[in-house]
Amino acid sequence: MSAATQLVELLELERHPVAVAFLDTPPEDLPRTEQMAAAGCGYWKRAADGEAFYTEATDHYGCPIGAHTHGIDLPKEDIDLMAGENRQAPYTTKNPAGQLPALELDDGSILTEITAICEYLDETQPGDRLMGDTPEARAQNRRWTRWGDLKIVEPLTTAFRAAEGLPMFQDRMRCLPEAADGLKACAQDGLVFLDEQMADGREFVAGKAFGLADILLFCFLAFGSQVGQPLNPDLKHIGNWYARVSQRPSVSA
Ligand SMILES: N[C@@H](CCC(=O)N[C@@H](CS)C(=O)NCC(=O)O)C(=O)O
Repeated sequence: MSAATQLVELLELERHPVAVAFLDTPPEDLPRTEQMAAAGCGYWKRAADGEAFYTEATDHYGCPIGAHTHGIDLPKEDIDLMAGENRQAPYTTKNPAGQLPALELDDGSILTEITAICEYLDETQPGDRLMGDTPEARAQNRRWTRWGDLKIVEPLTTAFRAAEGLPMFQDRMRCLPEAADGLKACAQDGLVFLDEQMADGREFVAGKAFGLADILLFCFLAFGSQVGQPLNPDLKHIGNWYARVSQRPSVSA
């Protein structure tokens, strides 16, 4: 009889006990977990289901709570955007475009641009796919993400740097105060365009599934509403979508 079965009988346990050891070197007689779990508690469940394996610290990077529990410092570096640290060396040696975010990979190479980073993480991390499971779904996602970026996010953020954000940005980069109103109007035109497309009853920007287009647009519309570019309440489809996305656990967390 195994020690686990003995414990179940002796203590009248309803669930299988799980044993954990913290070792300085990998155990020779156990395999390493094959894939990183999105949440560290997934490893406990697998152990309770009878699997025996070991994990390394990096297998917990996908789970902020797990990383915290295990005392792992997630390799994150804060850059002071308000002080313009992102537009000076040494950050510009990582991202010459001087914007956040940037993701440094294990081999030292750098990824920048929100959409490129998100696609990379989507392909390399466990969990639901944000880009879709087929080439067609991914192409649709890219199409709507690009429309959101070009028609709404870019004019909205460029208008911010040209107006409310001018005092902060004018010494860091070329700003276009003379174009501020026009850029804000372009972002509004983009939103009207999107609202018309969403009149077909779709739940999310690219269709039935929540994805990158929703994340990008939601974050920047939330930003816009804080800096003088609030969402026009007449845009009912976008308004309803915005309220739906606000309810998602990842947003309210
Ligand atoms: N096209 C860029 C835009 C990124 C962007 O707007 N980053 C903002 C923060 S969310 C930023 O770095 N602002 C400060 C600056 O431009 O100096 C991307 O997709 O990564």
